[in-house]
Amino acid sequence: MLLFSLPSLLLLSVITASCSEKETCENAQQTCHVVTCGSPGTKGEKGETGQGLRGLQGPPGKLGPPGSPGLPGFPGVKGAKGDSGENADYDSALATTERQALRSELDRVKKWLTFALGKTAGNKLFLTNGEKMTFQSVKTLCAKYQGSVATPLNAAENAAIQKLTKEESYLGITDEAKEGHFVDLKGRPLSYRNWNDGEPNDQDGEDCTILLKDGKWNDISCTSNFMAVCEFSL
Ligand SMILES: [Ca+2]
Ligand SMILES: [Ca+2]
Repeated sequence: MLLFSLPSLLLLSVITASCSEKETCENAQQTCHVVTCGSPGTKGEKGETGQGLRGLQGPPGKLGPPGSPGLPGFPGVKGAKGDSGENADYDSALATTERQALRSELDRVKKWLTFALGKTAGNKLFLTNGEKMTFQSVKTLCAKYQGSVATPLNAAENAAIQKLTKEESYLGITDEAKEGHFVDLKGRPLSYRNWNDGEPNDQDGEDCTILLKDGKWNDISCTSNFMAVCEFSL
C-alpha cells in the first residue's frame, strides 16, 4: 500500500524544485513551509537608543569655599521717644526699703539654717550634707552652692567644724602644688595649724588634710572618702 497518493508526490516535487531556485524565493515564502533563502539582504539602519534604567545618584560633591561677607545693612529707623521715668528719689527709697527687707529675711534664713544644720564661727557658716566623698568631690559640691571647702583660720573655726560633723572631715588645705608646703585652696600659706603629733608625714603620697575627731589635723590621700564640710560667708 502506498503511503502517499500520486498527486501528493507530484505536488511535493514541484515545491522542492521551485524552492531551490533563488530567484523565486520571494514567491516561495508565500507558499512553502520550508525555505532556504539566497544572498543576505542589505543591513538596516541603526535603531534609536533604548531607554534603560537610570543609575543611582552619586554622593554630593565637596563643600565649596565660603562666600565673601555681604555689605552692612542700613541703620534702622530711630525709635519714638519714651515716657519720662518716675521720680528717681522715690525709686531709690523704695529700693533701699526692699534691700533692707531682703537682708532681714536672709538673716532669718541663715539663723534657721545654723540652728538646724550648721555651726558658725566669726563670720563663717559651716554646713555638711552628711556624706563622705573624695576631696575633689567635696570641692565640686561646695562650689556648686557658692561655698568652699571648710578651712579653719583659728581655733574657734576649727572647733566649729569639729562639733558640726563629729566625723573625720576634709579641710581645704593641701600640699598638692609643692610637697610639704601646705596652703589653702587659694594658694595662701597657713596662718593657723593644728597638726597631730608626727603629722604631716606624707605617708604614701598624702597631699590632702582631714580634721580628726579630736580636732587635730592629719595629711591623707586625696582619693580617700571623708565627710564633706563647706563654709559660707555670713
Ligand atoms: Ca604631701
Ligand atoms: Ca599623714
